[in-house]
Amino acid sequence: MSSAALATESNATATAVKSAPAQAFIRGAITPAHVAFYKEYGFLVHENAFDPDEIDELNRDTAKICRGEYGAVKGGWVAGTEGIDPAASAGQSDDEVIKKFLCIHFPHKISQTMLKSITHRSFVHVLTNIIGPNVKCMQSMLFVKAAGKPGQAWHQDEFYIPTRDRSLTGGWIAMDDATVENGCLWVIPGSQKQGVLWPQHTHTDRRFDCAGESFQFPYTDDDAVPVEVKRGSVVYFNGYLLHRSLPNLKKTGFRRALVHHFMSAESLLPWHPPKEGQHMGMMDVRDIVMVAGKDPYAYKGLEDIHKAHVRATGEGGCGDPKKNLKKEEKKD
Ligand SMILES: O=C(O)CCC(=O)C(=O)O
Repeated sequence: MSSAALATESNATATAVKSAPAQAFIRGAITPAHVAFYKEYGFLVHENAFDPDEIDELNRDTAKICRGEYGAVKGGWVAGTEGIDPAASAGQSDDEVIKKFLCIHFPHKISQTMLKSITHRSFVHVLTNIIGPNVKCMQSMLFVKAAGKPGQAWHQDEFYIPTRDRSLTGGWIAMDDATVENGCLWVIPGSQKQGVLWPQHTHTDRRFDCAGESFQFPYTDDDAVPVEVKRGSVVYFNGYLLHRSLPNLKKTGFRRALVHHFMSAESLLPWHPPKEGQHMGMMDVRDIVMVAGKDPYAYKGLEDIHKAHVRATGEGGCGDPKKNLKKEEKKD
């Protein structure tokens, strides 16, 4: 099928999703209609998945992380990205402290609250229906995204975290109402279906942070739909789904979200290149948390490889873009 034909089909898809979204919203138990919607369009929203007090706890914990109460956290791959220094927040309000950071990767490595959220009842319920009975998690990201902070350009999460069976699924917990104005997620419905991973390049678009941007895909921005959700909702999305977020254009406040990445426990996780003597086909990062069911590779034990780190905002420039992308491709 030509790119033009695909783009036309996708425009029709975006219209269908905009006009008939009932099956996109889980309001209680997940049904076969929700699962069918997910398979077709690559995303789903679980409304009221987290109770208000659970979200309050995550927001309190975000302040603790940014204050360095769980220890110092290093800056990420772009030179000059400031890390979290426990001494730096003395005398500052929580809002003043958290607004310095766009996103912290792997918060579950330092916070028990973040770790506990990985096995939340919504994840167990929804993921065992859309992935399968055995589910593991390998990554978390805590977006603070204060007013004025950038979004992330079009990308597919499997570009970063490759599974063997295309089971990668994001579980994006809204810790504030997420709107077009404050930088909610945008998705291209159905873009996961082809199972194609599009290339990435560096970009110079100041609306976005330093992460690479997918290109050469047969869709346009007109094919995208915003996923506006209330605080406490979880947005589930497939690792091949093209998605992005725009900057937070509000004058004040935050668009906080905690996103975990999940996959089937049966799939190996070839996330890092093999070392000398290791076979590519057997590469399997074991820095995981089990969410549901059985771990067929439990006999291998677990590893502790990844460390919490602060992601670059791009506001100070992204350094040498070529170098950034190279490093980022290797990493989380
Ligand atoms: O929350 C955002 O702004 C971007 C999140 C995202 O793209 C992801 O979790 O893959």
